[in-house]
Formats: sequence, C-alpha cells, structure tokens
Amino acid sequence: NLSHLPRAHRHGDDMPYCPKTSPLTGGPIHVGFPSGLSLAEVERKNPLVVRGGRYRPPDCEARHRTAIIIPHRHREHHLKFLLYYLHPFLQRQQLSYGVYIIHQAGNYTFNRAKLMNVGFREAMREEDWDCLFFHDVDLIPEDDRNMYVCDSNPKHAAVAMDKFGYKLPYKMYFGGVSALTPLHYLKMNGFPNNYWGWGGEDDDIGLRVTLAGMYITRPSLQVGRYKMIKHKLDKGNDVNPKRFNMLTKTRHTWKLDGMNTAEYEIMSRHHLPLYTNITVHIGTEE
Ligand code: UDH
Ligand code: NGS
Repeated sequence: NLSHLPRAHRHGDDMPYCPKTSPLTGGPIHVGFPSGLSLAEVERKNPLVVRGGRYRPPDCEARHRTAIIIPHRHREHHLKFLLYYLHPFLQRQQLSYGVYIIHQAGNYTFNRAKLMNVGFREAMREEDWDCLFFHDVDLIPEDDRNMYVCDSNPKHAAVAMDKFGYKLPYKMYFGGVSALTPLHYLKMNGFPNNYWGWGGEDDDIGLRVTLAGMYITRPSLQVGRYKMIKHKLDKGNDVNPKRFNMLTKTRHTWKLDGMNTAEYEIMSRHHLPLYTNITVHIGTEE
C-alpha cells in the first residue's frame, strides 16, 4: 500500500487502470446558481485539483486524458459557476484532465473559433492530450453520463440545451460544446480564423468535419443536456454580417485557413489553482 506517499510518487507502472465505467457517476445533475459562490470555495471543494487546473484520479490510472478549452473574455461570473460544476463532474468520470481558459486580450471584436485554435496548440504543447473539449463558458452539463471523452469521429456534445427546449435546434448544429481528438482536429485543419463577431463559426466547423471525410456523432438527448447561464449579446461581439457569405465558401477555404495559418501572440500563461489562463493577442480582421 503506497497511499502514504505523495500522489505524484504513486503514479507508476503499478497503478491499475480505472474501471471502464466509473462507479462514481450518477445520472441527472440538478444545476442551480448559488449566490455568494467564490472561486476560493470552488478551490476548497476540489482539494485534489493541482496547479493549472489539472487532476488525475488518486487511486487508478485514467483511461482518458481530456483538455477542456474555454474561449473567454469578460465572463468571470460564468466561469465561476462552470468551474464549480465541471471539476467535480470530471472527477466523477475518473478522467485525467486539464482546464484551459483562452482569454482574448484587448477590446477588439471577439473571435471564438480562432481562440480554439490557440487553445489546441497551447494545450498540446503542454501535454499529450488524447481528447479536446471545446467548451463555451456558459454551458453547464446536466447529466453525469455525458462522458467527456472522444469518439472515433468528432462529437457534438451540447445536443439538448434548455434554451432550445432540450432539442437540437437544427440538424447541422455544432455549437456550444464539441469534442475532437488531435487527429480529428488536424484532419479538418482546425477551426476558421476569420469569423469575427457572433455567429456562423460553429456551422463552418461542422462543415469542416464532413469536408474532411468524417461525420458528427452525438450523445442522446437524455444525456447531452446543458443549462445555459442566461445573458445578452456581449459588447465587442456584434453579429457578423459576413457569416452567410463566408459559409458558402467553406469548401474552398477550409484547407487555406485554419490551424495551418493561425497566427497570434501569447501575452501570458498562468497556472492558477483551478485553470491555466492563457491571454493572447489574436490580431484584428484584415
Ligand atoms: N465569449 C466570451 N466573451 C465574449 C463573447 C463570447 O467569453 O465577449 C465566449 C464564451 O465562452 C461564450 C462563447 O464565447 O460562451 C459563445 O458566445 P456567446 O455566449 O455570446 O454565444 P451564444 O450563441 O449567445 O451562446 C449569444 C447571445 C444571443 C445572441 C443572439 C444573436 N441573434
Ligand atoms: C445559427 C448560427 C449559429 C448559432 C445558432 C444558434 O443561426 O452560429 O444559430 O444561435 N449560424 C449562423 O448565424 C449562420 S443561438 O440561438 O444560440 O443564438 O450558434
């Protein structure tokens, strides 16, 4: 019994794999928004989460290594609630995981998809993740069986959101939360860099999946349930009027614009107690 040793020393060849189905997961989760919640309290409730928002199951070797990539600016209030639910959720699934916040520097128009490209490259630089979850900050999973692991094809996880009456809004919808392996990601040349402002970038990403010869998998409507923290359209994220026109061209542009052309400048990287915070300048529209 090595349980007296610090955790890092216990991870060795002798650790058994975690069971294929975690004994710790339940079913539906009741999601509410407790007033007065602080990050310090989230930290207190997650004593096994280490610097940078990393975790490994203490008593077994995880079967999956998942990075959560969250595009972010001026949503600290949402982030607090997401972390409050996400950390225990991922621990119940017995995953080895890390949480990355990709924070867009400055006040120029927001670009969700380009931030995901930054998140992919910077997370893979740190560790050999086998699955990446691209995750809006305002979506809270409502069922423990929604496993944060990858499928053999790109997975759209946010299939049943409360704001859409717990149904898929349209067949090709790929927004909110999706999960890709590094191979899937590179096969579709990542995400587009040129969708500035709100809308369409998720449809472009969905198109890339099929253009690259893959297909979209989804959990059931029972399992892929999410509650969205209500909010209005942000300052600096106006509706993008070019989005429809751009979407008609994706099949010609996806190989020319994406992970292979993502340029940016990292301003800082902080390994905070509950997440790794990467602040990045992603430039402006051409
Ligand atoms: N995000 C930020 N800060 C911003 C903008 C977006 O952090 O200023 C991130 C955040 O992770 C968010 C995600 O990008 O969850 C998606 O942006 P969003 O929440 O604004 O998009 P959503 O479609 O809601 O969820 C938009 C509000 C209604 C728009 C109606 C337009 N017809
Ligand atoms: C589509 C948008 C998507 C968006 C989805 C849901 O119309 O980017 O609505 O929007 N596509 C285009 O605009 C081309 S929501 O109801 O969440 O505001 O994700």
